[in-house]
Amino acid sequence: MGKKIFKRSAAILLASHFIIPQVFAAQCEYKIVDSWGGGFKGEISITNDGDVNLDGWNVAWAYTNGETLRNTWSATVAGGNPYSAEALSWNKVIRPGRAVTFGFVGISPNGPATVVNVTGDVCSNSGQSSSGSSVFSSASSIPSSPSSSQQSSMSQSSVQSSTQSSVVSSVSSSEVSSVQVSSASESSSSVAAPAVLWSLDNEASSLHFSTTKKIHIVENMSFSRLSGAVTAEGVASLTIDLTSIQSGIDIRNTRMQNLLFQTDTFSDAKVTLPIDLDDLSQLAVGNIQEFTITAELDLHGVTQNITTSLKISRLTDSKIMVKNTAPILIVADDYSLDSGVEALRSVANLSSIGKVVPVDFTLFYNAL
Ligand code: UQ8
Repeated sequence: MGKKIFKRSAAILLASHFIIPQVFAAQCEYKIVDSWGGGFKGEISITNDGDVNLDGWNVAWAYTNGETLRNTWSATVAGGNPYSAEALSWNKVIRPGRAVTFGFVGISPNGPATVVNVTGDVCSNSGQSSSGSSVFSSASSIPSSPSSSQQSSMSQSSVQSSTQSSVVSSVSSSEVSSVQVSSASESSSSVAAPAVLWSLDNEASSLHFSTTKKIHIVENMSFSRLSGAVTAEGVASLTIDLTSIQSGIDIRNTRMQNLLFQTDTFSDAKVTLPIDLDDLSQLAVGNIQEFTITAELDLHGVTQNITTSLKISRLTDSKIMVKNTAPILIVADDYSLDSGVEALRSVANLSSIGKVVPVDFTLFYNAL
C-alpha cells in the first residue's frame, strides 16, 4: 500500500520534472564546533530549503592545510583527502526546512583547522537536474518516526532545525538562483524543534560506573546531573554532565574532569537512540518489557554504537523507568581516553588503572 503511494507520487514527480524544472535548495554548511591544540571537532549540515523532501544525499570536501579525520558519526565517510560522506538509512530523508548534521573529529598538525567548501548534487542545482531529481520524494513516502528495527543509531542532533547562519558553503551564487539561497537562520524561523513528549527526571535517575585501580581496588562513582528527552519523532536521549562527576574525593573529581574527560572541551556525554513509540504505547501500567537497542554514545569527541538490552517498566500512565539489563562495558581506549587514564595513573602514582569500566543506570522519564 505504502509502496503504491510511493510509486504513484514518484511517477507524478518524474512527470512533473519534465514540465517544471526541479529546484535544488539545500544549503551545505561546514562548521568547526570545537578546536584545541592540534585537533578539532567539525560538523557538516545540509538544510533542505525546498518544499519537498530531499531523499538521499552525498557531499564531499577537501582540506588544504593537512587536516585528517579520525572519527566520524551520523554518515558514512570515505576517502582520504578529499573526503566524501553519504547518508545513513535513518537520516537520508531531509524534510523541507529541516537539516541533517553529521560530525567528525580530526587532527590539524599545521595550525588551526580551516573551514572548507562542501560540494555535492544536493548543494546546488548547477545544471544537474537529472541526477538531482531522483533525490526528492513525496512527503507521503516518509515514515513519521524511525522504526525500532533500524540498527543504525540515531543522534537527536541529526534531524534538527538549523539556527546557524555562519559559513554556508558550496552553494555558489553563480550556480543557484536567489530563491534557493535563503540563509539557514531564515529557514529555521519557520521550523519547530521536534516536540518533546517525555522528559528525564534527574532527581529520580542515576548513572553509576565502577573503576579499578591497583588490580584489586574497585570503587563506585556516579554523575549527579543527567538530562534527556523522548521526542515525538521517536528519538530518546540522555545527556550526562561530565562536570557532575562524583568520585567521592574532591581533588579526584577535578582531576577526572580536567585530565580524563577534558570537560573544557567535552562537557557532556550524550546517548541517543531511535525508539518505536508504538511498541511502547502497548506497554500497560505495571508491566515490564525487555528491548534490545542500539544507541550512539558521544563521549570525549568520539561516537560509538552500543548494542545492549534494556528493561522498560511503565510505572504509571506518565512515568516510565528504563534500566540496563547487564552492566555496559566502556573501554577507555575506544573513546580516546587512554592517554587521560595514563596521565591520572601517573599523577596519582598508581601501579595500574583498569581501562574497562562497567556502567549501570536507572532512568525515569515523565510524560509532559
Ligand atoms: C516513552 C518512553 C519514555 C520511552 C523511553 C524508552 C527508552 C528506551 C529510553 C532510552 C533511555 C536511554 C537514553 C538509554 C541509554 C542506553 C545506553 C546504551 C546508555 C549508555 C550509558 C553509558 C555507557 C554512558 C557512559 C557514562 C560514562 C561517561 C561513564 C564514564 C566511563 C569512564 C570511561 C570512566 C573512566 C573511569 C576511570 C578509568 C577512572 C580512572 C581513575 C581511577 C580508577 C582512580 O582510582 C583515580 O584515583 C586515584 C583516578 O583519579 C583521578 C582516576 O581517574
